[in-house]
Amino acid sequence: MIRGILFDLDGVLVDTAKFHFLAWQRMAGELGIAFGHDENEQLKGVSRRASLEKILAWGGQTLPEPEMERWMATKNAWYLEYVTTMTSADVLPGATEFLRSAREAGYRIALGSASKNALPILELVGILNLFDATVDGNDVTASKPDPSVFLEGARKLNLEPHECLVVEDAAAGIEAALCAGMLALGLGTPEALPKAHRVLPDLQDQDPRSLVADLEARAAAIAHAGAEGAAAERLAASAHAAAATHFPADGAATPNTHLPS
Ligand code: B16
Ligand code: MG
Repeated sequence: MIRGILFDLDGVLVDTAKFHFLAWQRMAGELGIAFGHDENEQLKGVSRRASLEKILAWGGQTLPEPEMERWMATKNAWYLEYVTTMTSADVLPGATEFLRSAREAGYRIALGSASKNALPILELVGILNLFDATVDGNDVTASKPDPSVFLEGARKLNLEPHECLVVEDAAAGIEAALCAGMLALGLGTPEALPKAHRVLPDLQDQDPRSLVADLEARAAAIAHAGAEGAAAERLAASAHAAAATHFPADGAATPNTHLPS
């Protein structure tokens, strides 16, 4: 039974992806590396260092550690410049209402973000007080799809992983949630998030209790189909083994006196 909901930050609660994009694009421009929306998509949920490493790899470049540090600091300074313009109006559609009604419905709420800037951003847009626990890029070093950020969130909420639902906008985040043994609600398109238990465009007009019930039913149906598939595979394997016993692969087939004629 789901008792806690873990929320990603960028792309789920606030649209900071556009600011990450502007800052990385500015850096890539200075390094002479092409950087567009397709590349930015691949950085969602990915830590700052891992993002820099990917951009450099796309440009066929490597940098010594002090230069890496310098670019990460510069990119973050640009990002913070853009982000400080945010207000409560920048919370994504339906997110604040969903957080409030999920709390009222008795779910424990945590943040599971790769961003080291997550807490000041939540404070800036006025929703930090709606969280029972927060885990961000300062608490865990491994990037999504590593499940650490969500496992730590469950631990802080005092819940087992199977009692948690993750809300994510990035494929790497959905992977992380599944890897943690949690239910995964994707925000975006089914094409971009094919592994999520369900995908919605946003959290607008969603009732947490009904949504959780629907996701639990989908997960149960997937588990049931998986169990049936495994049983069918076991049956096919034992039939194959029996046939191999009676008709050896070397072609010297012996009549099977045990099978009905
Ligand atoms: P920062 P999320 C992630 O946040 C972003 O999606 C990703 O684009 C960014 O590189 C990462 O945070 C690190 O952010 O530079 O602020 O530490 O989606 O996991 O909330
Ligand atoms: Mg995200």
